[in-house]
Amino acid sequence: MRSRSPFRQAAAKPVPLDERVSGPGAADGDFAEAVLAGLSGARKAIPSRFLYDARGSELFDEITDLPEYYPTRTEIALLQRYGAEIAAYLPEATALIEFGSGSSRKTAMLLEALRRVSHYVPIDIEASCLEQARSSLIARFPDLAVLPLIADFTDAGTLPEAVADAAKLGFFSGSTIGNLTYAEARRFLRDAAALLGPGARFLVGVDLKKPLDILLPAYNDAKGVTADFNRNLLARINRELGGDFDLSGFEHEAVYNEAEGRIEMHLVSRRAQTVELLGRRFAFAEGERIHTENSHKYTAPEVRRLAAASGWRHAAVWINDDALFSLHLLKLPD
Ligand code: AVI
Repeated sequence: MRSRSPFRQAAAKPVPLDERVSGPGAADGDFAEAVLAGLSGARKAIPSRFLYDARGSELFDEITDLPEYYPTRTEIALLQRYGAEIAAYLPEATALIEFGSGSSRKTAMLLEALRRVSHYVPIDIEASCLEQARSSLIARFPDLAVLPLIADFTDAGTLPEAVADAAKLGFFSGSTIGNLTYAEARRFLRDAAALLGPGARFLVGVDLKKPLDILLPAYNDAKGVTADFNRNLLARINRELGGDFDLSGFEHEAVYNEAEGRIEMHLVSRRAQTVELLGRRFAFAEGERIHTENSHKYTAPEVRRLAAASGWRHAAVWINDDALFSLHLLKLPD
């Protein structure tokens, strides 16, 4: 596993990796409920976290390598270029807490720069990702205590006792914050502040507003990987919920909603059709959409305002030369 699949199904409650119990989680019920509710409304919509089943996570990994999809490589380049400068703002940080850590691919770069960090708490819903990340990081940083937490990053519960007194740095990369609405992002940042505690710092990767000739191809790539990623949601419904979606009957659409400042992904019905799942029938008119994802883009001042509205002070920002992507350092008063 190279990259990360930031949204996964919510676990019933956060569990340290060593204490987890095997067995089915709450995921299936959540998915069924969300799909039935989402297809029943006047405007059909399914939350974007359900895009990331095993196949969806693979496709997202492929997306991060596409020439049109600039966010991942730009954020990595920022971490490489400014790692030492970022570290200079954080001389005391000893615990790194990563939200939606996935494979922790970018974490190693940060750990290279932050030599005093002795404890790493990756928070992710996928146990296998956490295990893999733990072994690869321990091989590279043998003195690092890796304390994974299996949890939805929006509901992490409490941190391990071992980091209670540590100077904490949160890390939320990839502009996953953009997949939250403004209200959700504010709530997330407030909850993260409560989790990390007074004096904490938070490094957040945020995709920037930019010309549409760069933005739109990133979500409408020539190879059609993003289209497959989007349509995979229908395959997942067929597989897990016994649906009979004809995948060729739906077209991938990614558009920029200027008023909301976000890319929206939709699946557009190519014709009038009816779909059955879980004993229910759903009618689609020709051109009717299922809204599957929002990816909000920010300006640097908008991030500052979001931080302030969520109880954080904005300490610094790093932006690449083409102004494609930004890394923001936030802090909480002591
Ligand atoms: C995970 N997230 C930040 C990606 C994004 O750009 O919003 C998900 C994605 N959707 C389509 N392409 C990538």
